Amino acid sequence: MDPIKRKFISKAEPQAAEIKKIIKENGSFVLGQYTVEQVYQGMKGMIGMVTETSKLDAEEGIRFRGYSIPELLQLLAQNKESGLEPLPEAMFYLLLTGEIPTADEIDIINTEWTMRSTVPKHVFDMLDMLPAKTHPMTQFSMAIMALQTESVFARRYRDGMNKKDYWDPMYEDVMNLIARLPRIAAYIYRNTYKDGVHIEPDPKLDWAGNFAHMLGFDTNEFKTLMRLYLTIHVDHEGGNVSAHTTHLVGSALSDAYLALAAGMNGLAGPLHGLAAQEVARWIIELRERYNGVPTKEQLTDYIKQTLADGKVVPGYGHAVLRKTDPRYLAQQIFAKRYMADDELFKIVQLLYDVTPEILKATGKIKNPWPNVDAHSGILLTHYGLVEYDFYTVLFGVSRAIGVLTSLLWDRALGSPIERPSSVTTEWIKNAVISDTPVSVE
Ligand code: HAX
Repeated sequence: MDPIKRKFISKAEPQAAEIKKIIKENGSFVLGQYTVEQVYQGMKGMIGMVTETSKLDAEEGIRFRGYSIPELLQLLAQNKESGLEPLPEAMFYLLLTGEIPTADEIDIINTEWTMRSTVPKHVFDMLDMLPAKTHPMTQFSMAIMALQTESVFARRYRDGMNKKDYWDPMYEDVMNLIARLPRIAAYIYRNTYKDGVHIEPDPKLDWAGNFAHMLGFDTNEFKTLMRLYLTIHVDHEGGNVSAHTTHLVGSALSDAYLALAAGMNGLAGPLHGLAAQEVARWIIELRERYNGVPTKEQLTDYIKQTLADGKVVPGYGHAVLRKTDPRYLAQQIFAKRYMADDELFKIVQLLYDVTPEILKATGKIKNPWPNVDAHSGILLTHYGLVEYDFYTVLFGVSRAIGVLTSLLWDRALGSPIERPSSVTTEWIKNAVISDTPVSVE
């Protein structure tokens, strides 16, 4: 058994026992009440599941295993090459075990992922057959589905497996999938935008550095950006669409490939991960309209026009956060360090000055502050990665780390099939009129 796997199960077994005890002794403890509004409006704020890997605070932002992003930018910065940015391998270890890894542990993960990274030919053949206009996120999801032929969990389940062992093949699927995603994503990028001229992986590089290399961006600065980008997008507790979908589909004991593809289809929605491409498109159009960096007055007009057209201002607002997203701020620090004079960065900064007040003035938008997607696109554009439709695939490669480690925890903790109740409006009217809760079958 590889040492990372051994470490994981040494953490998961006592946690599973503790949860059993909590349910036995405190299972009927009431955690909260919820309202009709919450039932109709996306279950916001309703506690409905446990996610061990991260917790989102409305005011403070995300904490991964208790650590904030500024803390982790220091603690996980172990890369020998840049020394500045964290490594996704380190974040994976933290989410999986709850501990900050040593340099040796990071090396073990990197070696494991390199060894597991070969993508079977039929996945590339399938991608080659798709029409060129197929959106990169659709290709990404289809490629993950095509890769499902390799699921160790599905094979072991078919052969007959004890429930107690579910975590073991799930670990294999999770490691294999994460190892292969950069190669798949780079293949999609090069097929769609670079005439199918592919770049072979470099096994000497770390996971994110190798991904940058296979995409065709070999500078140290871009590799540094990829390490940061792929670390901060990993996880945002369990209720967001991509995480929740992966968890829900996995609860039916669908394997990691089926569950992740479902999660990625959710990430591909414009209110979620697709916002990254929408922001870039919106800002470029803004720059074209005003021939460069606009004035604050021009920006105000542009934002107000977007709202008047019945569209959302992409990259602003959040279902949980009520402050500027710390993932936005981490990218801002990077931009100030590496590309302070970039025209698009100046526009992003101006938007930060102007947008919140306009959104606040609508009186209905609960969070007027920027989210992670408000920044990411212009960092990529700066280095020449200008194919906006690809941006959400980058997000997906990172998000896979968070949702798959959570899925692995689900199997190790013996999480059951998820099955909340739904009601009709007729039922709600009756409950509200009679003012007594009606039992739901
Ligand atoms: N621009 C315009 N209107 C907005 C808005 C924005 N940026 N954010 C919220 N609103 C509107 C909502 O559409 C809603 O309008 P209606 O009452 O007319 O339906 C109203 O304000 C209240 O919404 P809310 O409660 O503040 O926000 P929600 O929890 O419903 O939605 C969203 C959260 C992130 C989906 C929303 O803020 C939004 O659409 N933002 C723009 C798209 C975006 O940036 N998405 C990425 C979010 C981060 C993420 O998941 N990344 O992957």
